[in-house]
Amino acid sequence: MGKMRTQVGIVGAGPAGLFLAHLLHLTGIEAVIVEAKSRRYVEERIRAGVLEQGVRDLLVETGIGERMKLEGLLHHGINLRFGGEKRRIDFSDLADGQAVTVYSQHEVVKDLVAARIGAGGTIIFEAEDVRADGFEGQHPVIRFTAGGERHELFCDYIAGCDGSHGICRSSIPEGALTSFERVYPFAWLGILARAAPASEELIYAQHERGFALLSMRSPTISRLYVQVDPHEDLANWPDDRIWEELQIRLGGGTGWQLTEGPVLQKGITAMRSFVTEPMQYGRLFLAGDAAHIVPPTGAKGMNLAIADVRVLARALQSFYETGRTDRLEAYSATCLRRIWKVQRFSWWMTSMLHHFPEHTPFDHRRQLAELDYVTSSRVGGATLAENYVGLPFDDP
Ligand code: RFL
Ligand code: PHB
Repeated sequence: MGKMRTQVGIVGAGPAGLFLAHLLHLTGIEAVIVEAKSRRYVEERIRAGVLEQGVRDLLVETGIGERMKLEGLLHHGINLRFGGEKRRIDFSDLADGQAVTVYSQHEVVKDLVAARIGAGGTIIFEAEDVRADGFEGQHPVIRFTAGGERHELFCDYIAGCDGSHGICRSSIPEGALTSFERVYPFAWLGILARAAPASEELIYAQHERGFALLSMRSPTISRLYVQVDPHEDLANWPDDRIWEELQIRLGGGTGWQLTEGPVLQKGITAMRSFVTEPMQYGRLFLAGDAAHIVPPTGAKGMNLAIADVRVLARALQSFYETGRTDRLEAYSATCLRRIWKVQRFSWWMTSMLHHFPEHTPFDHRRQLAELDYVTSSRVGGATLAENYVGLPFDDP
């Protein structure tokens, strides 16, 4: 049995765990990451693609934004398509010149893994049977098997950054947490295609056949989504059917056509909103998807994970520099103020743009009026733009 010790033990090498380790390293705090999957798996997992302005700035300020600055695509607006028209939300005008950056989550992960390894940090990949306990005492521990041997990692604090199906949240005694959840009656079928994006900026489409989204990863790779039934089987969606549906929902009747190309990857994602409170139990702190999930319509999941660990790193820094625990105690409340605003925005975008089975013609007209409002009123547009580029980090 190998016994190890570190200051902060981190479960999970997604954006939350990796960025936390990076921030801690910059302030001289030692951390070890324990990850269930292989390095290759986490570096190739296709997920989010849109970074808020503040997250972009944070990556640059902390020295890991070089490749993002070169390869990321700066977007100064998005398009909303509804009622046969396409209208633009202009961030330059409505959000004080801020922008979002289209740069894949797995590229952020690659940059963070390279930075960790370059700095001599420890990431234990392919850890099996990971357990965490002892949160109520002074020395919580992460136990796992690696290289055929059982190990114990003793820590001052543990960060549960192990995503929505991780073990950290479920290691907290029942009754200590309260969960809030909304499940949506639809899912997204997403494809990655070798095809030049047919629009320079994202298009979010509201259509009576259901929502569709045009996004991208590079000037030659498109990322596209269509709303489908939550129990839909991928086998019912051959590539031709996906393209046909995308053409109708994103451009139908306008003469404008999507550029089609080979489908490189496809998958179905269920949609839900979920928050657990508080995000702390003794010396365990939950961050990112381990604590909350948003439907992807607002492009917020990865951004929120980064915002959480920024607060956690500052609280841990305050503890190690001064011995004070007030920021650690305020961690959950500080994060939840942002999380609930982002939950509201993601729910609102989802509600405005999707077809719900229970919708009546009244609801449909109301959705169109809302889209007309946000694309014709400065105030309406500004509220969407301000949230989409990201609310300011307003913690002390
Ligand atoms: P992650 O990325 O899920 O990382 C958790 C890590 O923990 C590991 N793990 C364990 N390790 C050890 N022991 C265990 N028992 C473990 N169990 C799990 C996992 O292998 C993994 O490496 O969580 P994190 O770091 O909190 O990051 C959250 C984001 O990944 C997520 O919110 C976003 O991907 C959501 N999301 C989007 N977010 C955005 O900000 N902008 C977007 O445009 C956006 N689009 C999306 C999205 C998510 C999507 N899907 C597939 C869910 C689009 C889609 C389709
Ligand atoms: C993506 O590019 O994967 C993406 C973009 C915007 C969203 C969700 C996903 O709202």
